[in-house]
Amino acid sequence: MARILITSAIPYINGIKHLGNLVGSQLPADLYARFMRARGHEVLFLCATDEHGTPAELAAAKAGKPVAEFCAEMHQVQAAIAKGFGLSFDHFGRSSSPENRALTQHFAGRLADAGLIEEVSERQVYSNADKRFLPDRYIEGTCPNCGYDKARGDQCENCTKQLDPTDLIDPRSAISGSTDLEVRETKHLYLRQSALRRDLDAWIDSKTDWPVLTTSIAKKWLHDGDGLRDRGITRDLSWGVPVKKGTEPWPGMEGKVFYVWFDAPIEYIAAANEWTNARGAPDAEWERWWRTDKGAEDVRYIQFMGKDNVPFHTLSFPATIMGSGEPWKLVDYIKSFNFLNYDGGQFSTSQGRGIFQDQALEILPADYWRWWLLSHAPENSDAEFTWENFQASVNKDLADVLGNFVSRVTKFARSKFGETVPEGGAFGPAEEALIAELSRRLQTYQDLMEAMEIRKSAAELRAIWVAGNEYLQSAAPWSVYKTDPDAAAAIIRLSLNLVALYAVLSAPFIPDASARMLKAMGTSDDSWPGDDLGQALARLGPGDAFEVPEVLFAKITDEQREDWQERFAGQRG
Ligand code: B3M
Ligand code: ZN
Repeated sequence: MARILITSAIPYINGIKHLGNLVGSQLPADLYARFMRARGHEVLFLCATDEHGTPAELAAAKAGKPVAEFCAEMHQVQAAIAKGFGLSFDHFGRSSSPENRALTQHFAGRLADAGLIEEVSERQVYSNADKRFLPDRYIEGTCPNCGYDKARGDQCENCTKQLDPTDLIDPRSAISGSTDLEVRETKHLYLRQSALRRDLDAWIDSKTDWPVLTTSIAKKWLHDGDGLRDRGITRDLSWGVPVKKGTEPWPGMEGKVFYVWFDAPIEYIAAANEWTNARGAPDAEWERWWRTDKGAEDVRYIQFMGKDNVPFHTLSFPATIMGSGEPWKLVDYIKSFNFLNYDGGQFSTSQGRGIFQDQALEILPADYWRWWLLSHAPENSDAEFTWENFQASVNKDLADVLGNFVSRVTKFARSKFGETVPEGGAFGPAEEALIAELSRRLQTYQDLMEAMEIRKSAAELRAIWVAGNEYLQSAAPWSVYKTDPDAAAAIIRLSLNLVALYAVLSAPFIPDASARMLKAMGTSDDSWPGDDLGQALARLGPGDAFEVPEVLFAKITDEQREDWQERFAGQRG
Protein backbone atom coordinates (compact mmCIF):
# COMPACT_ATOMS: atom_id res chain seq x y z
CA MET A 1 0.00 0.00 0.00
CA ALA A 2 1.38 3.36 -1.02
CA ARG A 3 0.54 6.91 -0.04
CA ILE A 4 -0.50 9.09 -2.94
CA LEU A 5 -0.98 12.82 -2.84
CA ILE A 6 -3.04 14.17 -5.72
CA THR A 7 -3.76 17.78 -6.58
CA SER A 8 -5.69 19.28 -9.44
CA ALA A 9 -5.00 22.80 -10.71
CA ILE A 10 -7.21 25.07 -8.66
CA PRO A 11 -9.94 26.80 -10.71
CA TYR A 12 -10.23 30.58 -10.70
CA ILE A 13 -13.03 31.94 -8.58
CA ASN A 14 -14.24 34.54 -11.08
CA GLY A 15 -16.91 32.48 -12.79
CA ILE A 16 -18.34 29.09 -13.54
CA LYS A 17 -15.98 27.11 -15.75
CA HIS A 18 -16.73 25.28 -18.95
CA LEU A 19 -16.19 21.59 -19.63
CA GLY A 20 -12.72 22.15 -21.03
CA ASN A 21 -11.52 23.21 -17.60
CA LEU A 22 -13.00 20.12 -16.05
CA VAL A 23 -11.36 17.61 -18.36
CA GLY A 24 -7.99 19.35 -18.18
CA SER A 25 -7.42 18.84 -14.48
CA GLN A 26 -10.10 18.03 -11.92
CA LEU A 27 -11.82 15.15 -13.68
CA PRO A 28 -8.73 13.08 -14.57
CA ALA A 29 -7.38 13.76 -11.08
CA ASP A 30 -10.62 12.38 -9.68
CA LEU A 31 -10.42 9.33 -11.92
CA TYR A 32 -6.94 8.60 -10.66
CA ALA A 33 -7.85 9.25 -7.02
CA ARG A 34 -10.84 6.92 -7.20
CA PHE A 35 -8.79 4.22 -8.88
CA MET A 36 -5.95 4.43 -6.38
CA ARG A 37 -8.33 4.33 -3.43
CA ALA A 38 -10.07 1.31 -4.96
CA ARG A 39 -6.69 -0.42 -5.20
CA GLY A 40 -6.30 0.04 -1.47
CA HIS A 41 -3.80 2.89 -1.45
CA GLU A 42 -3.97 5.77 0.98
CA VAL A 43 -4.92 8.83 -1.05
CA LEU A 44 -5.11 12.51 -0.22
CA PHE A 45 -6.86 14.38 -3.03
CA LEU A 46 -6.91 18.15 -2.76
CA CYS A 47 -8.30 21.01 -4.76
CA ALA A 48 -9.40 24.57 -3.99
CA THR A 49 -10.63 27.78 -5.54
CA ASP A 50 -8.01 30.25 -6.75
CA GLU A 51 -9.42 33.44 -5.28
CA HIS A 52 -6.96 36.28 -5.65
CA GLY A 53 -5.96 38.58 -8.48
CA THR A 54 -7.50 41.27 -10.62
CA PRO A 55 -10.05 38.99 -12.36
CA ALA A 56 -11.60 38.16 -8.97
CA GLU A 57 -11.77 41.83 -8.01
CA LEU A 58 -13.35 42.78 -11.33
CA ALA A 59 -15.86 39.94 -11.26
CA ALA A 60 -16.91 40.98 -7.77
CA ALA A 61 -17.27 44.60 -8.87
CA LYS A 62 -19.39 43.50 -11.81
CA ALA A 63 -21.60 41.49 -9.46
CA GLY A 64 -21.82 44.56 -7.21
CA LYS A 65 -20.44 42.71 -4.22
CA PRO A 66 -17.50 43.11 -1.87
CA VAL A 67 -14.80 40.80 -3.15
CA ALA A 68 -14.61 38.66 0.00
CA GLU A 69 -18.34 38.07 -0.11
CA PHE A 70 -18.26 37.33 -3.83
CA CYS A 71 -15.50 34.77 -3.35
CA ALA A 72 -17.26 33.08 -0.44
CA GLU A 73 -20.39 32.69 -2.55
CA MET A 74 -18.59 31.54 -5.67
CA HIS A 75 -16.66 29.03 -3.63
CA GLN A 76 -19.96 27.48 -2.55
CA VAL A 77 -21.20 27.48 -6.14
CA GLN A 78 -18.04 25.77 -7.39
CA ALA A 79 -18.07 23.30 -4.50
CA ALA A 80 -21.65 22.32 -5.37
CA ILE A 81 -20.73 21.84 -9.02
CA ALA A 82 -17.71 19.73 -8.07
CA LYS A 83 -19.99 17.60 -5.92
CA GLY A 84 -22.42 17.35 -8.83
CA PHE A 85 -19.68 15.91 -11.03
CA GLY A 86 -18.73 13.45 -8.29
CA LEU A 87 -15.28 14.96 -7.72
CA SER A 88 -14.09 13.12 -4.64
CA PHE A 89 -11.82 15.74 -3.08
CA ASP A 90 -10.76 15.02 0.47
CA HIS A 91 -10.79 18.78 0.84
CA PHE A 92 -11.84 21.62 -1.43
CA GLY A 93 -10.04 24.60 -0.02
CA ARG A 94 -9.77 28.33 -0.66
CA SER A 95 -6.58 30.15 -1.53
CA SER A 96 -7.85 33.08 0.54
CA SER A 97 -7.74 30.94 3.71
CA PRO A 98 -5.79 32.03 6.79
CA GLU A 99 -3.71 28.86 6.35
CA ASN A 100 -2.62 29.94 2.88
CA ARG A 101 -1.98 33.50 4.00
CA ALA A 102 0.38 32.28 6.73
CA LEU A 103 2.16 29.79 4.48
CA THR A 104 2.56 32.25 1.61
CA GLN A 105 4.06 34.82 3.95
CA HIS A 106 6.25 32.12 5.46
CA PHE A 107 7.63 31.09 2.06
CA ALA A 108 8.31 34.71 1.11
CA GLY A 109 10.22 35.18 4.37
CA ARG A 110 12.30 32.06 3.80
CA LEU A 111 13.09 33.11 0.23
CA ALA A 112 14.14 36.54 1.44
CA ASP A 113 16.38 34.99 4.09
CA ALA A 114 17.97 32.84 1.40
CA GLY A 115 18.78 35.97 -0.62
CA LEU A 116 16.35 35.01 -3.37
CA ILE A 117 14.16 38.11 -3.21
CA GLU A 118 15.09 41.40 -4.75
CA GLU A 119 13.33 44.76 -4.52
CA VAL A 120 12.83 46.35 -7.91
CA SER A 121 11.49 49.78 -8.81
CA GLU A 122 9.12 49.71 -11.74
CA ARG A 123 7.23 52.26 -13.73
CA GLN A 124 3.60 51.27 -14.04
CA VAL A 125 0.43 52.72 -15.42
CA TYR A 126 -1.83 54.19 -12.76
CA SER A 127 -5.46 55.09 -13.43
CA ASN A 128 -6.60 58.11 -11.48
CA ALA A 129 -10.27 57.37 -12.15
CA ASP A 130 -9.99 53.74 -11.01
CA LYS A 131 -7.60 54.70 -8.22
CA ARG A 132 -5.37 51.72 -8.98
CA PHE A 133 -2.41 50.51 -10.91
CA LEU A 134 -3.54 48.71 -14.03
CA PRO A 135 -2.10 45.32 -14.92
CA ASP A 136 -0.89 45.37 -18.54
CA ARG A 137 -3.85 43.50 -19.89
CA TYR A 138 -6.27 46.00 -18.37
CA ILE A 139 -4.93 48.80 -20.49
CA GLU A 140 -6.44 49.10 -23.96
CA GLY A 141 -5.59 51.26 -26.90
CA THR A 142 -4.73 51.33 -30.57
CA CYS A 143 -2.05 48.94 -31.77
CA PRO A 144 0.97 50.81 -33.18
CA ASN A 145 1.57 47.88 -35.50
CA CYS A 146 -1.80 47.18 -37.13
CA GLY A 147 -4.10 49.95 -35.95
CA TYR A 148 -6.52 47.59 -34.16
CA ASP A 149 -8.30 49.77 -31.63
CA LYS A 150 -8.82 47.19 -28.88
CA ALA A 151 -5.23 46.07 -28.43
CA ARG A 152 -4.27 45.12 -24.88
CA GLY A 153 -1.26 46.42 -23.03
CA ASP A 154 0.44 43.04 -23.12
CA GLN A 155 -0.42 41.96 -26.64
CA CYS A 156 -2.45 42.88 -29.69
CA GLU A 157 -5.02 40.14 -30.25
CA ASN A 158 -5.38 41.16 -33.86
CA CYS A 159 -1.78 40.95 -35.06
CA THR A 160 -0.40 39.03 -31.99
CA LYS A 161 2.44 41.52 -31.52
CA GLN A 162 3.69 41.60 -27.94
CA LEU A 163 3.34 45.08 -26.56
CA ASP A 164 4.22 47.25 -23.62
CA PRO A 165 1.38 49.39 -22.30
CA THR A 166 3.38 52.49 -23.20
CA ASP A 167 3.39 51.41 -26.88
CA LEU A 168 -0.37 51.85 -27.17
CA ILE A 169 -1.79 54.86 -28.96
CA ASP A 170 -4.58 56.59 -27.00
CA PRO A 171 -4.37 54.24 -24.02
CA ARG A 172 -7.37 53.88 -21.73
CA SER A 173 -8.37 51.81 -18.73
CA ALA A 174 -10.14 48.60 -19.73
CA ILE A 175 -11.97 48.76 -16.43
CA SER A 176 -13.55 52.23 -16.63
CA GLY A 177 -12.56 53.44 -20.08
CA SER A 178 -10.87 56.42 -18.47
CA THR A 179 -7.95 58.02 -20.32
CA ASP A 180 -6.76 59.79 -17.19
CA LEU A 181 -3.70 57.57 -16.86
CA GLU A 182 -0.21 58.30 -15.68
CA VAL A 183 3.00 56.37 -15.23
CA ARG A 184 4.03 56.04 -11.62
CA GLU A 185 7.01 54.57 -9.89
CA THR A 186 6.26 51.56 -7.67
CA LYS A 187 8.40 49.04 -5.84
CA HIS A 188 7.97 45.29 -6.10
CA LEU A 189 9.53 42.07 -4.87
CA TYR A 190 11.10 39.86 -7.50
CA LEU A 191 11.79 36.17 -7.06
CA ARG A 192 15.30 35.41 -8.33
CA GLN A 193 14.28 32.23 -10.13
CA SER A 194 17.32 32.50 -12.36
CA ALA A 195 19.55 31.74 -9.36
CA LEU A 196 17.90 28.33 -9.18
CA ARG A 197 18.36 27.47 -12.85
CA ARG A 198 20.85 24.67 -12.27
CA ASP A 199 18.78 23.03 -9.55
CA LEU A 200 15.63 23.24 -11.66
CA ASP A 201 17.43 21.96 -14.70
CA ALA A 202 18.83 18.95 -12.86
CA TRP A 203 15.49 18.25 -11.25
CA ILE A 204 13.58 18.30 -14.54
CA ASP A 205 16.29 16.20 -16.20
CA SER A 206 15.80 13.59 -13.49
CA LYS A 207 12.11 13.24 -14.43
CA THR A 208 12.63 10.83 -17.28
CA ASP A 209 9.20 9.24 -16.91
CA TRP A 210 7.22 12.47 -17.31
CA PRO A 211 4.82 12.85 -20.23
CA VAL A 212 6.41 14.53 -23.24
CA LEU A 213 3.84 17.33 -23.10
CA THR A 214 5.00 18.28 -19.61
CA THR A 215 8.75 18.07 -20.13
CA SER A 216 8.71 19.73 -23.53
CA ILE A 217 6.97 22.78 -22.09
CA ALA A 218 9.20 22.84 -19.03
CA LYS A 219 12.38 22.60 -21.09
CA LYS A 220 11.25 25.15 -23.61
CA TRP A 221 10.77 27.71 -20.86
CA LEU A 222 13.91 26.68 -19.06
CA HIS A 223 16.17 26.92 -22.11
CA ASP A 224 14.89 28.92 -25.07
CA GLY A 225 12.27 31.09 -23.48
CA ASP A 226 12.65 33.71 -20.83
CA GLY A 227 10.71 31.49 -18.46
CA LEU A 228 13.31 31.80 -15.75
CA ARG A 229 13.47 35.55 -15.92
CA ASP A 230 13.21 36.94 -12.39
CA ARG A 231 9.58 37.81 -11.85
CA GLY A 232 7.60 40.19 -9.75
CA ILE A 233 5.74 38.31 -7.05
CA THR A 234 3.88 41.30 -5.62
CA ARG A 235 1.12 43.57 -6.91
CA ASP A 236 -0.45 46.89 -6.06
CA LEU A 237 -3.87 45.51 -5.25
CA SER A 238 -5.95 45.37 -2.13
CA TRP A 239 -7.30 41.83 -2.51
CA GLY A 240 -4.74 39.10 -1.89
CA VAL A 241 -2.23 37.88 0.66
CA PRO A 242 -0.70 40.99 2.29
CA VAL A 243 3.04 41.16 1.76
CA LYS A 244 4.85 40.16 4.92
CA LYS A 245 8.21 38.59 5.68
CA GLY A 246 6.95 35.60 7.63
CA THR A 247 5.00 37.19 10.45
CA GLU A 248 6.98 40.47 10.29
CA PRO A 249 6.01 43.57 8.32
CA TRP A 250 7.97 44.18 5.10
CA PRO A 251 9.12 47.78 5.08
CA GLY A 252 8.24 49.54 1.86
CA MET A 253 5.69 46.89 0.88
CA GLU A 254 2.76 48.21 2.88
CA GLY A 255 -0.57 47.93 1.13
CA LYS A 256 0.73 45.44 -1.44
CA VAL A 257 -0.23 41.83 -1.91
CA PHE A 258 1.47 38.78 -3.36
CA TYR A 259 0.84 37.99 -7.00
CA VAL A 260 -1.90 35.40 -7.43
CA TRP A 261 0.44 32.91 -9.13
CA PHE A 262 2.75 33.09 -6.13
CA ASP A 263 0.12 32.09 -3.57
CA ALA A 264 -2.05 29.78 -5.72
CA PRO A 265 0.29 26.75 -5.79
CA ILE A 266 1.12 27.23 -2.12
CA GLU A 267 -2.58 26.56 -1.61
CA TYR A 268 -1.90 22.92 -2.50
CA ILE A 269 -0.05 22.74 0.80
CA ALA A 270 -2.40 25.04 2.67
CA ALA A 271 -5.40 22.97 1.58
CA ALA A 272 -3.94 20.03 3.50
CA ASN A 273 -3.66 22.24 6.55
CA GLU A 274 -7.25 23.45 6.04
CA TRP A 275 -8.26 19.80 5.82
CA THR A 276 -6.84 19.01 9.27
CA ASN A 277 -7.97 22.28 10.83
CA ALA A 278 -11.53 21.69 9.65
CA ARG A 279 -11.55 18.52 11.74
CA GLY A 280 -9.47 19.80 14.61
CA ALA A 281 -6.83 17.21 13.72
CA PRO A 282 -3.16 17.77 14.66
CA ASP A 283 -0.71 19.35 12.20
CA ALA A 284 1.24 16.11 12.07
CA GLU A 285 -1.59 14.68 9.97
CA TRP A 286 -1.14 17.07 7.08
CA GLU A 287 2.59 17.41 7.50
CA ARG A 288 3.07 13.68 6.89
CA TRP A 289 1.87 14.40 3.35
CA TRP A 290 3.97 17.46 2.74
CA ARG A 291 7.10 17.49 4.87
CA THR A 292 9.77 14.99 3.96
CA ASP A 293 11.18 15.33 7.51
CA LYS A 294 7.77 14.34 8.89
CA GLY A 295 6.79 11.26 6.93
CA ALA A 296 6.29 12.51 3.37
CA GLU A 297 9.47 10.94 2.04
CA ASP A 298 7.47 7.96 0.86
CA VAL A 299 4.53 9.91 -0.53
CA ARG A 300 4.10 9.88 -4.29
CA TYR A 301 2.83 13.30 -5.38
CA ILE A 302 0.96 13.71 -8.67
CA GLN A 303 -0.34 16.97 -10.14
CA PHE A 304 -2.96 17.30 -12.89
CA MET A 305 -3.28 20.43 -15.02
CA GLY A 306 -3.83 22.01 -18.42
CA LYS A 307 -0.74 22.70 -20.52
CA ASP A 308 -0.99 26.45 -19.97
CA ASN A 309 -0.32 25.87 -16.26
CA VAL A 310 2.79 23.75 -16.75
CA PRO A 311 5.45 26.52 -16.56
CA PHE A 312 4.19 27.63 -13.16
CA HIS A 313 4.34 24.08 -11.84
CA THR A 314 7.66 23.05 -13.35
CA LEU A 315 9.54 26.28 -12.69
CA SER A 316 7.98 28.90 -10.40
CA PHE A 317 6.45 26.67 -7.73
CA PRO A 318 9.44 24.32 -7.51
CA ALA A 319 11.63 27.45 -7.29
CA THR A 320 9.56 28.58 -4.30
CA ILE A 321 9.92 25.19 -2.64
CA MET A 322 13.60 24.65 -3.40
CA GLY A 323 14.44 28.22 -2.52
CA SER A 324 12.83 27.90 0.90
CA GLY A 325 15.57 25.46 1.89
CA GLU A 326 12.96 23.52 3.83
CA PRO A 327 12.04 19.86 3.35
CA TRP A 328 8.78 20.29 1.48
CA LYS A 329 7.62 17.58 -0.87
CA LEU A 330 8.27 18.28 -4.55
CA VAL A 331 5.96 16.91 -7.20
CA ASP A 332 6.86 13.45 -8.52
CA TYR A 333 4.76 13.40 -11.67
CA ILE A 334 2.89 16.03 -13.66
CA LYS A 335 0.08 14.85 -15.90
CA SER A 336 -0.79 17.67 -18.27
CA PHE A 337 -3.47 18.08 -20.91
CA ASN A 338 -4.03 19.83 -24.19
CA PHE A 339 -7.18 21.83 -24.77
CA LEU A 340 -10.70 20.74 -25.47
CA ASN A 341 -12.36 22.70 -28.26
CA TYR A 342 -16.05 23.13 -28.81
CA ASP A 343 -17.82 22.36 -32.06
CA GLY A 344 -15.39 23.84 -34.56
CA GLY A 345 -13.98 26.59 -32.34
CA GLN A 346 -12.89 27.28 -28.83
CA PHE A 347 -14.80 27.21 -25.62
CA SER A 348 -15.07 30.83 -24.64
CA THR A 349 -15.95 32.03 -21.20
CA SER A 350 -16.20 35.63 -22.29
CA GLN A 351 -18.42 34.88 -25.29
CA GLY A 352 -20.46 32.25 -23.48
CA ARG A 353 -19.58 29.73 -26.16
CA GLY A 354 -19.69 26.05 -25.24
CA ILE A 355 -21.13 24.22 -22.27
CA PHE A 356 -20.60 25.50 -18.78
CA GLN A 357 -20.37 23.09 -15.91
CA ASP A 358 -23.65 24.06 -14.27
CA GLN A 359 -25.51 23.81 -17.58
CA ALA A 360 -24.06 20.40 -18.30
CA LEU A 361 -25.43 19.05 -15.03
CA GLU A 362 -28.82 20.61 -15.72
CA ILE A 363 -29.29 18.65 -18.92
CA LEU A 364 -27.72 15.28 -18.09
CA PRO A 365 -26.35 13.36 -15.10
CA ALA A 366 -22.65 13.59 -14.33
CA ASP A 367 -21.75 10.11 -15.57
CA TYR A 368 -22.66 10.93 -19.18
CA TRP A 369 -20.20 13.85 -19.11
CA ARG A 370 -17.56 12.01 -17.15
CA TRP A 371 -17.58 9.17 -19.63
CA TRP A 372 -17.39 11.32 -22.73
CA LEU A 373 -14.84 13.74 -21.36
CA LEU A 374 -12.52 11.08 -19.98
CA SER A 375 -12.78 8.77 -22.97
CA HIS A 376 -11.90 11.77 -25.18
CA ALA A 377 -9.38 13.41 -22.86
CA PRO A 378 -7.06 15.76 -24.80
CA GLU A 379 -3.92 13.82 -23.97
CA ASN A 380 -1.85 13.71 -27.14
CA SER A 381 -3.43 16.59 -28.98
CA ASP A 382 -6.28 19.02 -28.58
CA ALA A 383 -9.67 17.29 -28.63
CA GLU A 384 -13.00 18.53 -29.87
CA PHE A 385 -16.43 18.27 -28.38
CA THR A 386 -19.19 17.89 -30.93
CA TRP A 387 -22.77 17.04 -30.10
CA GLU A 388 -22.79 14.29 -32.73
CA ASN A 389 -19.80 12.62 -31.19
CA PHE A 390 -21.19 13.03 -27.69
CA GLN A 391 -24.52 11.53 -28.71
CA ALA A 392 -22.87 8.62 -30.53
CA SER A 393 -20.51 7.84 -27.69
CA VAL A 394 -23.16 7.98 -24.96
CA ASN A 395 -25.65 5.95 -26.98
CA LYS A 396 -23.16 3.32 -28.07
CA ASP A 397 -20.86 2.88 -25.09
CA LEU A 398 -23.12 3.62 -22.19
CA ALA A 399 -26.60 2.73 -23.42
CA ASP A 400 -25.99 -0.03 -26.00
CA VAL A 401 -22.98 -1.74 -24.50
CA LEU A 402 -23.06 -1.36 -20.73
CA GLY A 403 -26.67 -0.38 -20.05
CA ASN A 404 -28.09 -2.95 -22.40
CA PHE A 405 -25.99 -5.74 -20.93
CA VAL A 406 -27.20 -4.99 -17.42
CA SER A 407 -30.78 -4.69 -18.52
CA ARG A 408 -30.84 -7.90 -20.59
CA VAL A 409 -29.17 -9.99 -17.91
CA THR A 410 -31.28 -8.81 -15.02
CA LYS A 411 -34.59 -8.90 -16.89
CA PHE A 412 -34.01 -12.36 -18.27
CA ALA A 413 -32.83 -13.63 -14.88
CA ARG A 414 -35.90 -12.26 -13.15
CA SER A 415 -38.29 -13.72 -15.70
CA LYS A 416 -36.86 -17.22 -15.51
CA PHE A 417 -35.40 -17.58 -12.04
CA GLY A 418 -37.00 -14.81 -9.94
CA GLU A 419 -35.04 -12.12 -8.14
CA THR A 420 -32.29 -14.30 -6.71
CA VAL A 421 -29.06 -15.55 -8.26
CA PRO A 422 -29.65 -19.05 -9.69
CA GLU A 423 -27.17 -21.81 -9.04
CA GLY A 424 -26.88 -23.81 -12.24
CA GLY A 425 -24.10 -26.16 -13.20
CA ALA A 426 -20.38 -25.75 -13.58
CA PHE A 427 -18.81 -23.35 -16.08
CA GLY A 428 -17.91 -24.71 -19.50
CA PRO A 429 -15.25 -23.72 -22.05
CA ALA A 430 -17.08 -20.52 -23.10
CA GLU A 431 -17.09 -19.29 -19.50
CA GLU A 432 -13.46 -20.26 -18.98
CA ALA A 433 -12.50 -18.42 -22.17
CA LEU A 434 -14.37 -15.32 -21.06
CA ILE A 435 -12.72 -15.36 -17.66
CA ALA A 436 -9.30 -15.73 -19.29
CA GLU A 437 -9.98 -12.84 -21.65
CA LEU A 438 -11.23 -10.65 -18.83
CA SER A 439 -8.20 -11.48 -16.68
CA ARG A 440 -5.90 -10.31 -19.46
CA ARG A 441 -7.93 -7.19 -20.09
CA LEU A 442 -8.16 -6.39 -16.41
CA GLN A 443 -4.37 -6.47 -16.14
CA THR A 444 -4.09 -4.12 -19.11
CA TYR A 445 -6.76 -1.82 -17.69
CA GLN A 446 -4.95 -1.60 -14.36
CA ASP A 447 -1.61 -0.93 -16.03
CA LEU A 448 -3.11 1.84 -18.16
CA MET A 449 -4.88 3.42 -15.21
CA GLU A 450 -1.70 3.35 -13.17
CA ALA A 451 0.12 5.01 -16.06
CA MET A 452 -2.66 7.65 -16.30
CA GLU A 453 -3.27 6.74 -19.94
CA ILE A 454 -6.81 7.98 -19.71
CA ARG A 455 -8.20 7.45 -23.19
CA LYS A 456 -6.64 4.04 -23.45
CA SER A 457 -8.00 3.09 -20.03
CA ALA A 458 -11.49 4.06 -21.17
CA ALA A 459 -11.09 2.02 -24.33
CA GLU A 460 -9.97 -1.02 -22.34
CA LEU A 461 -12.87 -0.66 -19.92
CA ARG A 462 -15.22 -0.50 -22.85
CA ALA A 463 -13.61 -3.66 -24.27
CA ILE A 464 -14.29 -5.34 -20.93
CA TRP A 465 -17.98 -4.39 -21.24
CA VAL A 466 -18.05 -5.58 -24.85
CA ALA A 467 -16.60 -8.96 -23.90
CA GLY A 468 -19.54 -9.54 -21.55
CA ASN A 469 -22.03 -8.54 -24.22
CA GLU A 470 -20.48 -10.84 -26.77
CA TYR A 471 -20.39 -13.70 -24.33
CA LEU A 472 -24.06 -13.22 -23.50
CA GLN A 473 -24.97 -13.00 -27.15
CA SER A 474 -23.22 -16.23 -28.05
CA ALA A 475 -24.08 -18.11 -24.85
CA ALA A 476 -27.72 -17.19 -25.57
CA PRO A 477 -29.28 -18.30 -22.27
CA TRP A 478 -32.75 -17.55 -23.70
CA SER A 479 -32.42 -20.45 -26.15
CA VAL A 480 -30.33 -22.70 -23.90
CA TYR A 481 -33.05 -22.39 -21.26
CA LYS A 482 -35.53 -24.26 -23.44
CA THR A 483 -33.48 -27.45 -23.42
CA ASP A 484 -31.12 -27.07 -20.47
CA PRO A 485 -32.33 -24.68 -17.73
CA ASP A 486 -29.40 -25.65 -15.52
CA ALA A 487 -26.87 -24.51 -18.11
CA ALA A 488 -28.84 -21.29 -18.61
CA ALA A 489 -28.75 -20.73 -14.86
CA ALA A 490 -24.95 -20.98 -14.84
CA ILE A 491 -24.72 -18.43 -17.64
CA ILE A 492 -26.95 -16.08 -15.67
CA ARG A 493 -25.06 -16.62 -12.43
CA LEU A 494 -21.88 -15.60 -14.22
CA SER A 495 -23.57 -12.69 -15.98
CA LEU A 496 -25.02 -11.24 -12.78
CA ASN A 497 -21.54 -11.45 -11.32
CA LEU A 498 -20.25 -9.62 -14.37
CA VAL A 499 -22.67 -6.79 -13.59
CA ALA A 500 -21.17 -6.54 -10.11
CA LEU A 501 -17.63 -6.74 -11.50
CA TYR A 502 -18.38 -4.04 -14.07
CA ALA A 503 -19.76 -1.84 -11.31
CA VAL A 504 -16.48 -2.08 -9.42
CA LEU A 505 -14.22 -1.63 -12.45
CA SER A 506 -16.25 1.24 -13.88
CA ALA A 507 -16.63 3.20 -10.65
CA PRO A 508 -13.65 5.53 -11.27
CA PHE A 509 -15.27 6.63 -14.56
CA ILE A 510 -18.99 6.50 -13.79
CA PRO A 511 -19.40 6.38 -10.02
CA ASP A 512 -23.16 6.96 -9.85
CA ALA A 513 -24.11 4.29 -12.35
CA SER A 514 -21.66 1.93 -10.67
CA ALA A 515 -23.25 2.49 -7.29
CA ARG A 516 -26.68 1.81 -8.77
CA MET A 517 -25.45 -1.39 -10.41
CA LEU A 518 -23.92 -2.62 -7.18
CA LYS A 519 -27.05 -1.74 -5.24
CA ALA A 520 -29.21 -3.60 -7.74
CA MET A 521 -26.93 -6.61 -7.30
CA GLY A 522 -27.74 -6.43 -3.61
CA THR A 523 -24.14 -6.13 -2.51
CA SER A 524 -22.04 -3.48 -0.86
CA ASP A 525 -18.87 -5.45 -1.59
CA ASP A 526 -17.04 -3.06 -3.89
CA SER A 527 -13.62 -4.61 -3.42
CA TRP A 528 -11.32 -4.55 -6.41
CA PRO A 529 -10.76 -8.03 -7.92
CA GLY A 530 -7.55 -9.79 -6.96
CA ASP A 531 -5.41 -11.95 -9.22
CA ASP A 532 -7.97 -14.75 -9.32
CA LEU A 533 -10.77 -13.30 -11.37
CA GLY A 534 -12.81 -16.46 -10.89
CA GLN A 535 -13.10 -15.52 -7.25
CA ALA A 536 -14.28 -12.01 -8.05
CA LEU A 537 -16.88 -13.56 -10.33
CA ALA A 538 -18.32 -15.48 -7.40
CA ARG A 539 -19.09 -12.28 -5.50
CA LEU A 540 -22.78 -13.12 -5.81
CA GLY A 541 -23.67 -16.64 -4.75
CA PRO A 542 -26.75 -18.79 -5.44
CA GLY A 543 -29.76 -17.49 -3.54
CA ASP A 544 -28.47 -13.90 -3.23
CA ALA A 545 -31.16 -11.34 -3.98
CA PHE A 546 -30.84 -8.85 -6.83
CA GLU A 547 -33.11 -6.34 -8.56
CA VAL A 548 -33.59 -5.08 -12.07
CA PRO A 549 -32.22 -1.53 -11.91
CA GLU A 550 -33.95 1.41 -13.54
CA VAL A 551 -32.60 2.26 -16.98
CA LEU A 552 -28.93 3.07 -16.39
CA PHE A 553 -28.39 5.36 -19.37
CA ALA A 554 -31.10 6.88 -21.52
CA LYS A 555 -30.22 7.40 -25.16
CA ILE A 556 -29.79 10.93 -26.42
CA THR A 557 -32.36 11.59 -29.14
CA ASP A 558 -31.66 13.55 -32.33
CA GLU A 559 -34.16 16.10 -31.15
CA GLN A 560 -32.35 16.66 -27.85
CA ARG A 561 -29.05 16.91 -29.66
CA GLU A 562 -30.30 19.55 -32.08
CA ASP A 563 -31.91 21.46 -29.28
CA TRP A 564 -28.72 21.57 -27.21
CA GLN A 565 -26.59 22.33 -30.24
CA GLU A 566 -28.61 25.48 -30.80
CA ARG A 567 -28.82 26.42 -27.17
CA PHE A 568 -25.08 26.34 -26.57
CA ALA A 569 -23.96 27.93 -29.83
CA GLY A 570 -23.15 31.28 -28.25
CA GLN A 571 -24.08 33.87 -25.69
CA ARG A 572 -24.84 32.29 -22.39
CA GLY A 573 -28.43 33.29 -21.61
N1 B3M B 1 -6.26 29.10 -11.48
C1 B3M B 1 -5.49 28.72 -13.77
C2 B3M B 1 -6.52 27.75 -14.21
O1 B3M B 1 -7.53 27.56 -13.54
C3 B3M B 1 -5.15 28.72 -12.32
C4 B3M B 1 -4.52 27.43 -11.86
C5 B3M B 1 -3.79 27.60 -10.59
S1 B3M B 1 -3.01 26.12 -10.14
C6 B3M B 1 -2.11 26.52 -8.77
O2 B3M B 1 -6.31 27.22 -15.27
ZN1 ZN C 1 -1.92 44.85 -33.80
